Amino acid sequence: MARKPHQYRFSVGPWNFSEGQDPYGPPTRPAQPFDWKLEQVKRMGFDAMMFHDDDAVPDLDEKKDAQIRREARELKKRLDDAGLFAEIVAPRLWFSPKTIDGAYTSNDPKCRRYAIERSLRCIDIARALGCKLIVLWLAREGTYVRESKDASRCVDYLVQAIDKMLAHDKSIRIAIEPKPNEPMDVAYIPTIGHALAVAQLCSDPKRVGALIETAHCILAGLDPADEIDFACRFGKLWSIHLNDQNGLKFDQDKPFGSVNLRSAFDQVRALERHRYGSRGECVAFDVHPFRTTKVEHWSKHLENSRRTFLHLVEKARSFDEAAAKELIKDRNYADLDQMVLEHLMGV
Ligand code: XLS
Ligand code: MG
Repeated sequence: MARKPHQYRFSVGPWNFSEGQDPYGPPTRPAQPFDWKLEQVKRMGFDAMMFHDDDAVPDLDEKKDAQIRREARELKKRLDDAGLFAEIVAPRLWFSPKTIDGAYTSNDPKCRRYAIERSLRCIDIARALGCKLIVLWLAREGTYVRESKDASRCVDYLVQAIDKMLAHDKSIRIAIEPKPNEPMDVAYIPTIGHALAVAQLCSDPKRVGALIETAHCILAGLDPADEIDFACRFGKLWSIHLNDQNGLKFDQDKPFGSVNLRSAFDQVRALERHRYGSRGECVAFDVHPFRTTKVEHWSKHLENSRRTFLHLVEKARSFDEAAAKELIKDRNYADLDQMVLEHLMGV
């Protein structure tokens, strides 16, 4: 019997309304206050917002715990009023002078301690926002110089940090977002396999899972759809950042499907196969406007990514699975290949 198709919920981060600066030039759009971003998210009809800890409470290293909690509660109220919720909160562990040599894996014990304390405050913020999912993008956990760190000891540091977070709040779950490089030359958790292996070493492996970002898989030379299937097979895909990436270069965060529509279709098909979203997971688009984007087109990359996604959900649901099965039985992959292309072209 065919299963009832489920609805998707969509989420977006304030950083997805970026201003266009790159290492070679200044912003091309004027910075907007948080309320403007909230208004855009509401207007677009998204369901949730993602936060870094300091998106929620700016300059939190300078603030006392009580003030942090108060500001987070005020934000929760604004989200409630807008009919939105916080999908994830992620500690920003790559900005402070204390994370120059890494956060959890810094060679300096004082800096490692800072990273853990900051992560526990991030959990307190998440709690005030009514959010149970903490995302770890391990931006600076890796090396520029291979001999500068012991990669095996760094696994222990990561596990110790995650264990402290799990103990701090028994109700949170942690989703690790792998990325193979940038800002580091070589990162310690480059793929979903690495993330899930680390989860197994933690004190409560059931509460440690993953967030997949399309571009990060491509940068690791992997197929994002296979990564989705792999994580889902373990019941570990708890959030997703769909976007696109044109080959092995700087992290581009292009609109979903903008480079490789077929790969985007395969990603959606994998999500559909596992009924991703039916257990409350959100679809987020970790996309950025092109630098050339005018102010009046500032949200287009998000709306367009959602449009492409929803069209591809239709394409996945209308794909002739029975015909595909016959072709697979006959090992006629040539026609299977063409069938996918013509389905996407609508011919
Ligand atoms: C950067 C990451 C970041 C995370 C949240 O590449 O994708 O945006 O999603 O920390
Ligand atoms: Mg991301």
